[in-house]
Amino acid sequence: MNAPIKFYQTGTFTVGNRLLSPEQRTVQASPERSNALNSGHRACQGCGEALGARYAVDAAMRATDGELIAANATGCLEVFSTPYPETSWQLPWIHSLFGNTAAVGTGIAAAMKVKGKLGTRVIAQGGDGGTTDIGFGCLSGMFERNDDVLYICYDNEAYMNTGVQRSSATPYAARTATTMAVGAEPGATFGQGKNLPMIAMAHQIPYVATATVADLHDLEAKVEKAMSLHGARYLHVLVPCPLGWGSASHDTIRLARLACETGVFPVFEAEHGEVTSVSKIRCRVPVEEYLKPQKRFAHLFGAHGHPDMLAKIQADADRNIRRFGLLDEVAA
Ligand SMILES: Cc1ncc(C[n+]2csc(CCOP(=O)(O)OP(=O)(O)O)c2C)c(N)n1
Ligand code: SF4
Repeated sequence: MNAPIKFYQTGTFTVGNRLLSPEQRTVQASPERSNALNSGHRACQGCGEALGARYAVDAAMRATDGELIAANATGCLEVFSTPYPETSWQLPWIHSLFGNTAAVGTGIAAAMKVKGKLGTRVIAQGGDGGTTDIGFGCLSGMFERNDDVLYICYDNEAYMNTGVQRSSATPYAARTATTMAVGAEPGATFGQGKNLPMIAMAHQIPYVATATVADLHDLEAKVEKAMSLHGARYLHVLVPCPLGWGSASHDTIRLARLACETGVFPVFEAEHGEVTSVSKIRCRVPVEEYLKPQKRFAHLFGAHGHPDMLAKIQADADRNIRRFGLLDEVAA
């Protein structure tokens, strides 16, 4: 079947981007762009978290005319951007504790209200450990009170900053420092990980969305939409981590795209607990294509591999595809 050619990665200075009309380019291609996270930080080469955060916070800056304050949980994003006394951030930014960034965001929003600074908006952000584990109680409270904060989770699926320990967002079968690739069922076998976007939806908050660094226009649009709303909002961004995933630094975008195209990571929006849009899979691929370039899944392949575990991962991806209607009828 003939398919129209698409430029998947249009946010860079590549030829593909220059061939696009200006309105189709991302903010990074514009000389007038805002630049929330400056050069000189210490993220690893190919860090999906640095890329995702830069685009997300830049978009929030533009949406608020620069009237933005960020609270940041402990984790890679905080550590690589702010080794005291330096910082790469170009906005008012506060390092909270590891587990209380949602509460700190709430406090800042309350302070702005008391001071009558209604135009000043707040984001709180952290990694998956800070969000799904230690910060979960504060985040659920922020949702329940409908506090006027956009919370952004950069999900690299483990505690990367402290040496790749398992978090409750670590996927089934993944090897981490605390889920070793040994035994009859190697890697993380606690379950399938905690699905924070769906938990956020269960709080019926005004806006929940997922995104990846494979589609930066989509990420920017979701941040802009979130900033156009008030109350508690949650954005969950999949950000591949070359160090923790054992992947090539040039594969960050490709892996994020494969996470979507396999159904492993559904990309959608929801308002008040109901799904309002999904990003359809353009070219469905089996989960092996996503897993094989990552050393954290290497034990699933080869002569001593684990086809049964692969089958479970495929079944989970298929369930996502069904649950969110990720395939057009004709492509299914
Ligand atoms: C109360 C507390 N426990 C443990 C730590 C140590 N610590 C700092 S960052 C971190 C892991 C962060 O993981 P995650 O939130 O997933 O972010 P990432 O580094 O992967 O971006 C840990 C365990 C801490 N700072 N505070
Ligand atoms: S360890 Fe992972 S998340 Fe942390 S800076 Fe390196 S690539 Fe980014």
